[in-house]
Amino acid sequence: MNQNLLNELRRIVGEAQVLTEDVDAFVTDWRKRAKGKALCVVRPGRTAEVAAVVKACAKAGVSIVPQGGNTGLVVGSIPDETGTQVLLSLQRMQAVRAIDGENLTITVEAGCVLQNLQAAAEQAGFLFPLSLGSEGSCTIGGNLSTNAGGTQVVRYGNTRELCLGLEVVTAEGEVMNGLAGLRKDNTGYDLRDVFIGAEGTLGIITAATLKLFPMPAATLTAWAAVPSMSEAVRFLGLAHKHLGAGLTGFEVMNQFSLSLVDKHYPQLRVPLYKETPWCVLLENADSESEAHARERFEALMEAAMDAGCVSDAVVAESLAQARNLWHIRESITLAQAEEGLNIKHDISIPISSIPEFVRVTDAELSAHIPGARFVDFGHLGDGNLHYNVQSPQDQDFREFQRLYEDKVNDIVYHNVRRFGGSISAEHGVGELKVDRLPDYKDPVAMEMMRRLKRAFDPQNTLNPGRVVRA
Ligand code: FAD
Ligand code: 2HG
Ligand code: ZN
Repeated sequence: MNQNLLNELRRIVGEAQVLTEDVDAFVTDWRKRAKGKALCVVRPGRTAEVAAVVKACAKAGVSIVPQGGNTGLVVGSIPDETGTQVLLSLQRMQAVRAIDGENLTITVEAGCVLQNLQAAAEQAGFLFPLSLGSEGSCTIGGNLSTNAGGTQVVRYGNTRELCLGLEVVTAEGEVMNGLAGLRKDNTGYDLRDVFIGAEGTLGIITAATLKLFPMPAATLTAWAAVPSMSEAVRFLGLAHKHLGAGLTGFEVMNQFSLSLVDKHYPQLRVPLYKETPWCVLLENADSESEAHARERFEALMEAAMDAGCVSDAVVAESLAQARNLWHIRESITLAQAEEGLNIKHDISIPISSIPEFVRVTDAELSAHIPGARFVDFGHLGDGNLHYNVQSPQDQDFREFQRLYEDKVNDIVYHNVRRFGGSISAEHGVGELKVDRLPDYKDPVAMEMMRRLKRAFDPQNTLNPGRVVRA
């Protein structure tokens, strides 16, 4: 039976694009926390091939795990351990199909690497603002499927807000063409939004039409030492007031997260962090002149110092300096990986409650696990914190995980609920949180999600066991 399917897949995409050996990179998750086994990895080059692959798998009753750059952090893009699933990689579908400068849109295939998409937009004189630490390898199909956030959400929104239309292969292998780059279209249910953030459980995204923006005339970046999380929140309020729509990013990082960057990448020279519990990285991008923007930016920094929100600050004087500051911020995830696994939480809380959440949760966890270390950082401007818990010094992660993972998750998620937050702000649910989600999501919404899954994927062949259990 499986041999028949393999033969059929080879017929559809060509012998060379069906891999059964040397597939470790496809079946191991980015953090190396989990490893699966695939019947094969299939790499279609066109939408019609994706559709034919899905049809063949559906006929054989074999499930499919779609994969882009495999940078996801919730174990959603690798197959399970049975060796029966087909891993469908979109990696070869990278084409930029069209750029419409007047409509301010770009249409790309799902496997287009985010950095290449940004570059294509820039070459045409536009900005595609989605920006993540993984942009050198994540794909737009993966970004859409996880509704990725990143560091520009304050101004431009999540991936969902950047998308005007999708081309999707359904669970039955039909192609839904929704690529018209319309900003207004009220002709019934918004199917685009159903597929965005669905993590490959409802359909396979093969192409997307996305919004482009004018390039900002001036970009200013600053790194500030902040005495507490409460002051960071006050600083954010000042930034909104002084910069208005110019504020594009507002990131917060605790001392421990920066000490990991300093330890593993000393060449990056992390500024100010040794004397302060928190640092903030903020950016202003404007269409007005550099001189005017700088005046407002400096007024903000002065006001923040006067108000005691900021104790010291560095304003980047060149593009290279600004890039280095962002590079430090983006290196936290890699520095964590160097340090060893930890228990990740990607949560959102109303911004006003974040200081109290951190205070209470740090205290409860420290009482249960003496010496626990907190890698707290994230997109404060979006109310999104990466609240990651590292084992006490010298305790092996697997031992830490065995002893404490459930307890740590209980405490963190209990407090997330208490403060009205979400257990996944940007990375998604995947396999990692699939069994936790029903405890934290509104039960009616959860049941509607199950019904949606059954309606879109009645055979449960698309990424089963992720997001919702059918
Ligand atoms: P994959 O990991 O391959 O897949 C992710 C999910 O989408 C899986 O469920 C998969 O089945 C599904 N999928 C992939 N492609 C398709 C498709 N074409 N059709 C249907 N389903 C599909 N995330 C953020 O939100 N913000 C960040 O700031 C951020 N920073 C990161 C930094 C680093 C260093 C790393 C390693 C990760 C980071 N991430 C971040 C997480 C990750 O990069 C994002 O979730 C990204 O959107 C995943 O894209 P991908 O192409 O790698 O998708
Ligand atoms: C980021 O903001 C990513 O850098 C990764 O979302 C977060 O490593 C993490 O926990
Ligand atoms: Zn993030």
